[in-house]
Amino acid sequence: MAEEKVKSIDPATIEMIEKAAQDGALVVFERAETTKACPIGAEGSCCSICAMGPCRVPLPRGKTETPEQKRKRVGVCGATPETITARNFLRKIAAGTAAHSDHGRKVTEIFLAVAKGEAPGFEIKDEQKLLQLALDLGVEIGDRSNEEIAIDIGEIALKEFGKQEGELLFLKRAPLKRQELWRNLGVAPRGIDREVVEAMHRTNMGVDQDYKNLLLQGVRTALADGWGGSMIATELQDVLFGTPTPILSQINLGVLKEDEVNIIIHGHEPHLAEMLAVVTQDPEIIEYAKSKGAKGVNLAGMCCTANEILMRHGVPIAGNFLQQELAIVTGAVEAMVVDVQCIMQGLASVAQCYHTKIITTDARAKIEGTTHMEFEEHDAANSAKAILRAAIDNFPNRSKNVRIPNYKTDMIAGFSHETINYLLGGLFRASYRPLNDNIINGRIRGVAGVVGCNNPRVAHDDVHVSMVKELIKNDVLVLQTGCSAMACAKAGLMVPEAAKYAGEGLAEVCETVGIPPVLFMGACIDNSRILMAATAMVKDGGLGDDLSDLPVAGAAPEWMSEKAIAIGQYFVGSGVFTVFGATWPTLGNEEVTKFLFQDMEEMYGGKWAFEPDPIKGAQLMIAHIDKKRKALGIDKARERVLYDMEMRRELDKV
Ligand code: BF8
Repeated sequence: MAEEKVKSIDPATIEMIEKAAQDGALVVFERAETTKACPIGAEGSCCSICAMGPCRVPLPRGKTETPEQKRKRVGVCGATPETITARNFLRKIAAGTAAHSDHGRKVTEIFLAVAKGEAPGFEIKDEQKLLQLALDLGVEIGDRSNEEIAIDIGEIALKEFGKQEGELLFLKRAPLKRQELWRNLGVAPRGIDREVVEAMHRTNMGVDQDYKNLLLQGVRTALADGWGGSMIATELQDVLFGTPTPILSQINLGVLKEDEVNIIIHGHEPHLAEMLAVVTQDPEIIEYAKSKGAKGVNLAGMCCTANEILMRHGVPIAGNFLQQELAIVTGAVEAMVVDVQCIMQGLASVAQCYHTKIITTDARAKIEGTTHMEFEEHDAANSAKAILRAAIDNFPNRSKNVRIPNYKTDMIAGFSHETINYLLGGLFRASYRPLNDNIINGRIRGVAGVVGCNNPRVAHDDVHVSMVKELIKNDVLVLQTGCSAMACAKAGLMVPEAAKYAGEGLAEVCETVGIPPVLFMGACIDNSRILMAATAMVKDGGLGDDLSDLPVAGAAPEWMSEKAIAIGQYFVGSGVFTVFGATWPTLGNEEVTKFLFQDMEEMYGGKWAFEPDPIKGAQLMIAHIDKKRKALGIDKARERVLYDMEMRRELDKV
């Protein structure tokens, strides 16, 4: 009998998958078994961009192809497999960039409304970051008010989306050598929307039909995400809602409460979540909950919105991407309030088996068969209260079929790039110097960003946790965002005690500074924080003069979203070796894959790799880190000798 595939390493998830089956609720883990992935689409060999197709051009398996056969393996229009695969890849980048950037645009609009006094309830929380941004963007400070400065910043930021010429302003934050490289290769993005539109144009039927040229636009579009839309979102959110600092909280479905109204806020944009976190404390709301028989209101997050309110308010996280439906299966959730991105339509059908209300709140993202209550940021508090009341009204409808898995784990979140600066260098000499020194002396071998989604095609959380444990065991400090961060938090890797899983050198640094070996840096748009941290390492000196010189690597071992491809591409285009697991969307074409996995390194200093085995993936990253250490001449430092007193005395005699 075939061995049953492990669905998850998380016991709360397993418990709720079983309950879903008992309750007759169809969840993603089951759908992944009944709906098999299309093998031709999965490897990027299907073109569906015009009505002459869809055309399928897969590699002939197990047979050697003659040149004549290869000549015929094309779309109806004559598009080669290379063009088709590269087009599909570029479209994923464009979609991912569009998602992050439309989030950035929305945040910018709210930022401007707050500055103009048109969004009561919100305020500028981080003045220092506001002023830093003003300096970066050339906005006059003088004796102007924060609001006046913020209006200028908001207007400049908004223009970045529609700009037609020149370069995105935040590119100037990158090391000079990197900026030059982008200019020389013609991939410095002009405007965020322009690059997305051009990517869609060039992948349209009969336009760009040179795979290398298509992939060049892939880099330009992705850079418009990392150094554009995502970075704008992170920066303005920090000014509005506060730059995260370390905060203790808890994660997993066990954060739900039997005797309170449970509200899960799920999605990506933080403004509604911020306001919900505030008005949940309102005595009027608590009284209202009591009037319906509950002891209070319990707010918990899911996916990247969770990361945002966790880092700024300590609001606990109910789970990551694959747990969204399972939260409803507990039978204890009165409302799941969603905004945009990574929200499964399956929520609507799962909710039919329970009393949970799915409330959509954004005009851009409605779900058939659910309740829509649009969040009005110009009247944010009342809008948030109306949503809370709807959830509270649903509490009396809770049935007896409630089971909250008894699993939750402590975690510390909130390691922004600025916090790492302070923690390592101290408040009065904030710098990355101690990090660089510890990399140079070999205690820390290198730094890895492990990020991205869950994917039900692999064992949930297992690939993230195995990879990250292997990295820290080998003295690699790990920075995390998104659902990957949540996986490792659930596994107990985000508390200082996790230093016990780290190699001797990394453990020593973590114990001295009092940080975990795995740092939680936020939501997926906050991967821009990792770009900034890497840039700060270059600027602090001693580790080369470009991002591609650093002993660093990136990974998204359980990725599923197009957003992950955009992120990976901007890391590669910024000079970082990046490993993806689960599946890889160009495997149907050798030329395109070789270009991404090999040739890009010569151009950008960074390249892609695909490795579904997390240990092997970690080892690829470690080998890359060691290659960079060698090039920097710091490879010998790791073989340091620890001298005891007697040896020291001997040395003194020499
Ligand atoms: O932006 S990691 S599953 S929640 S896409 Fe989605 Fe992937 Fe999670 Fe956040 Ni990011």
